[in-house]
Amino acid sequence: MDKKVSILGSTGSIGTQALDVVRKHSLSIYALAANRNVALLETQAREFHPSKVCVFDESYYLELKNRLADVPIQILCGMDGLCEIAADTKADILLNSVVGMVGLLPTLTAIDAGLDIALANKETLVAGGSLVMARAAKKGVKIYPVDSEHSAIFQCLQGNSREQLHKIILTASGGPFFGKKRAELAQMTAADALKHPNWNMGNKVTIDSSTLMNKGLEFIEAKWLFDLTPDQIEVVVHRQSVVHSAVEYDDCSVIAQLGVPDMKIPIQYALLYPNRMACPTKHLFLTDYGTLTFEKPDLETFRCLKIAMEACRKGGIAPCVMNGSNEVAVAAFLQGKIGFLEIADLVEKVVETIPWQEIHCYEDVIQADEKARKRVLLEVGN
Ligand code: MN3
Repeated sequence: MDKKVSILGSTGSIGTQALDVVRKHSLSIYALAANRNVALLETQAREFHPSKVCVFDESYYLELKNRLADVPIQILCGMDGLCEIAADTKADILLNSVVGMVGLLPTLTAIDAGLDIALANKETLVAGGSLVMARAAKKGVKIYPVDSEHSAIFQCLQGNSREQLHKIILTASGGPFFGKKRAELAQMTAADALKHPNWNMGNKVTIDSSTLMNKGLEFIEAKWLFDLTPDQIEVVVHRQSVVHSAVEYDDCSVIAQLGVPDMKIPIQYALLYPNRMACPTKHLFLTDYGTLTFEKPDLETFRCLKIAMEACRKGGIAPCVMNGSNEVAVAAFLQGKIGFLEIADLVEKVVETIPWQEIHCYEDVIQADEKARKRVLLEVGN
């Protein structure tokens, strides 16, 4: 297949699995960017021969330049480097799989350049959803969801009328602390939370998965991607992670997308859409599972999900403030500075404290995000 892919976040969990897909289908790589893992970035550059590579953490720029001194590759760094790659339409598609708010500007840059995006960066839509979707529509840029749930919904929408969509069913694994109550959660450490059952992900995403904030972010992501009202999104806990999400139409037909829990399936669908070639993963045998279970999420114990749903209803800067405060609170939890339950406490407090306003431009998003982060740092005494 003759398709050129640029990847932001190529050394992370999504990025490395995307490269498996690229390898399998002989796609070509136009550019690669990583946060700071220059050793792996070098290996990837030598295998895939990109025209450009970028290390986000500028203190690794010289090391990367030295490592790749013998090959004709342009070496970039920092946000400028990410945006130079995002704006380069010699690629056919940009996979944005960086973690955090840092992904927003490259997404907007790619849209302005007219480059289609395979989007794995949730924060892009959570913090800046209104801006991103409006600009993408104006520019005619396609955004293909990479998140497994949103890919499932996108797949269930194919060949059906969007006007006849009744609601979506967003499935959630429940995370590693499923079934636990608040008293038990109070004692949980970062090490406990990092033992996630179904998916292999980075630390930030894994903690978000344990608090159900991940599902909260996905709730907001779904609202923007599919132009839904919050009432059209039902979150259902499904421990086996086989039904990746579903769509209900006005005729009460529910169409779901199923598969083994492997991110390569949604990554490949986003990169090769609308093709469905063989994927480097396992086939699904329902009899291997026997029973699939579904239940309501425990919103009293996992308050982050409830906070996110409320932020989605409030709109404006509320989801952005929630996201920024969550990023800082999760970092504090990973450093052992706060307890597990304090993540939700902090996020809720900061969303209530910072005055609500509409989002009119990128600066509104950045300012709301900065205020939220500062406020959390103040609360945790940093
Ligand atoms: Mn997901």
